[in-house]
Amino acid sequence: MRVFHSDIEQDYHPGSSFFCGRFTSYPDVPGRTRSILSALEGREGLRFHKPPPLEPHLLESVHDPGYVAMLAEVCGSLKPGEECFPFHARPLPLLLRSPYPRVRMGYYALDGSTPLMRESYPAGISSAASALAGADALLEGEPWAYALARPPGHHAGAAGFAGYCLFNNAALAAQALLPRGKVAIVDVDYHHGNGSQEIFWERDDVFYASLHCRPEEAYPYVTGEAEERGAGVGRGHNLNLPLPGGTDWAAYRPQLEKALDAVQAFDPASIVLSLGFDTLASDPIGSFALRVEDYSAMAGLIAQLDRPTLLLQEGGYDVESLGDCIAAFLAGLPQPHPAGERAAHGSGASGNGASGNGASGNSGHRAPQNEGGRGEPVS
Ligand code: Q9C
Ligand code: ZN
Repeated sequence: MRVFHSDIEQDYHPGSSFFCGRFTSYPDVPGRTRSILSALEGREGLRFHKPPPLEPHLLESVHDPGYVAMLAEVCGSLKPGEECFPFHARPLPLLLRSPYPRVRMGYYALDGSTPLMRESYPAGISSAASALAGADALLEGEPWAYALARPPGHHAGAAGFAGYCLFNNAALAAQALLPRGKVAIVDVDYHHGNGSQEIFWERDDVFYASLHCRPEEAYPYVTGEAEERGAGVGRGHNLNLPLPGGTDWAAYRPQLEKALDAVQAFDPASIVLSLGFDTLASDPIGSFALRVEDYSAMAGLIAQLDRPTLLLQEGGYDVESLGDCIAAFLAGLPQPHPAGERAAHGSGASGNGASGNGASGNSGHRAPQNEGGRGEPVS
């Protein structure tokens, strides 16, 4: 499996987030990426790639040009390390007439949780580049790819930043995958992906399904109700499954199966999985009760869809555990088989996780077509 990640994102470390009338420490820290990378390094069957530079016009496949321009301008005007929070709190169109980018910034801020910094723009761009490179890997026939994207994306709207997100990586990837056919975004981050929902609200070519903590209890508080089903031709192509705080795997699993049944019925050509690990019991922000090993079971269910799937990192803030979470998830996918073994054992490359060739350290044997573990190569 190809893993896409860029070092530049490590330079992005806002110190504070504004929440409920006070500044709190910013949970999207560079250590998140380090925790995940250290778990992935040395794992069999992964190849690490720096994404190619993103062509900025691709951002406009999803985002409003004025929004992208504001981000570039505000970030470019800041000193290294300086944080800039929105000042205006109501998105009045008049704000857009201001010559001051910091005033226009208020028009595009969906909340105050996310400061802009000089480093935000390049980090956001390279995060989006990883998502798009992952989408390209699927277009080239890979059955799986992992985009270790930071900052995350699913709260960013067509014209708005929020919840540590600047560009909507999932939406950009979904858009890039459309030439191959319909796309489903499956969002298992603890938070509702308001941005992804909004972007595809009136679309029937991208299905959005999300499991998240219900809006009565959790950020973003204003979206994520089951009644939100999409509009126009998009009606019925948006599925929210809000769950109460305390949800554990026993309660989560049947809801995930419901979402995956709906995705199956939609019959997408590809899947984008908005993969957040803030559903973990020990997450400092979330209130769900999933355990590390539940991510193996989750992966097994996702794999049953048997579609080319981009694993796209969203949230997850228990830095110590993030590496274990991604390792458990990958272990739950069908494992790659070394070239000889397949013939020897006859039947296909199915099987769920645990077994396989994990620790063998034989660097020479790789099954080129079968690397992601699907039964046949996907064309
Ligand atoms: N004390 C993502 O997971 N603030 N964003 C919550 C909790 C915003 C989370 C404050 C949470 C945004 C991608
Ligand atoms: Zn989240």
